[in-house]
Amino acid sequence: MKQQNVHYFPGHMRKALNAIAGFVKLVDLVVIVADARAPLATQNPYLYDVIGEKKRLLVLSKSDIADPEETKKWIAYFAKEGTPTIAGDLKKGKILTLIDKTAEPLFTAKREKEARLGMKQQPLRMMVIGVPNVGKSTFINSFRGDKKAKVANKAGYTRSEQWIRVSEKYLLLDTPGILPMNYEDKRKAMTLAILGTMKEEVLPQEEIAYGLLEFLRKYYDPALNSRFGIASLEGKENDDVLLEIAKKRGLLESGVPSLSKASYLLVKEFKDGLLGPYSLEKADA
Ligand SMILES: Nc1nc2c(ncn2[C@@H]2O[C@H](COP(=O)(O)OP(=O)(O)OP(=O)(O)O)[C@@H](O)[C@H]2O)c(=O)[nH]1
Ligand SMILES: [Mg+2]
Repeated sequence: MKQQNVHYFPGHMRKALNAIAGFVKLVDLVVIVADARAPLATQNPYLYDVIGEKKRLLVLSKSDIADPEETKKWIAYFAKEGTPTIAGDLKKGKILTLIDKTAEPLFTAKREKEARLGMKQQPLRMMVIGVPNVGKSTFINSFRGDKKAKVANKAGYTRSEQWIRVSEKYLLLDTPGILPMNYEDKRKAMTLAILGTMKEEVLPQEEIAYGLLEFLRKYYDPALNSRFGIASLEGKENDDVLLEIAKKRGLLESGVPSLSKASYLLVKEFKDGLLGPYSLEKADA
């Protein structure tokens, strides 16, 4: 990783966190979206300082292409740390039922307070936060469903903030809070590169493919069998595996099998879940 990134990061991060701190004040519930396949690397640890005591819900996205056993463990792990956690395919509506269930105690508390103060019942205000590419927009879209994006113009809200009246019950901040990725840790940076959430120029494609192959060797050795007919990686060099993929898929460069094209394809198929439902981060590790 380039040294300059390390110096550039803190100022950039502070700015994003400050902006999010402003939004957090406006809502009852902060929904953090992270990728179920790497729930630590795809979260920004500094976010929790900004959220403070505010109610939070962690949504692990892309559980349809994650290892189901690992996802179960991660849900337990985060719940134990005090963060209610659910997982799902954000492209499916079922996630909303889960949110509804999880938010129930929040509603009860809110309604009690409103009754106590003689206030009119208000919808629960929520916002969505996450690092790039985790599924924030997908979540917001599925949450608002086919309802017209109604903008609630309320005194006290910043002009630039748009609220979507999702239902009688929910008001959703239209713009997701985007947080910078955490590239400080080398292993996490590789994880993010494999998931395709890192700018391509930061790591060469071959290096990302090597990182993925090392991971597959360790945890999912037969992963390449069904798509590439490579039964096991044992005793094979990374380049041999990539060349085999290049030959099988006819990925050539100047007439010879191309390592970089094979690297690109392997990483792409992995991150699209085509090799199988695998998780890059293990809850037990
Ligand atoms: N398989 C699967 N794909 C998902 C899921 N959620 C999101 N995706 C895909 O992940 C990609 C990124 O989703 P977005 O909703 O654009 O993510 P985002 O967090 O808004 O990304 P930025 O706006 O770049 O920060 C898209 O190709 C989505 O279709 C999910 O639960 N399962
Ligand atoms: Mg988006």
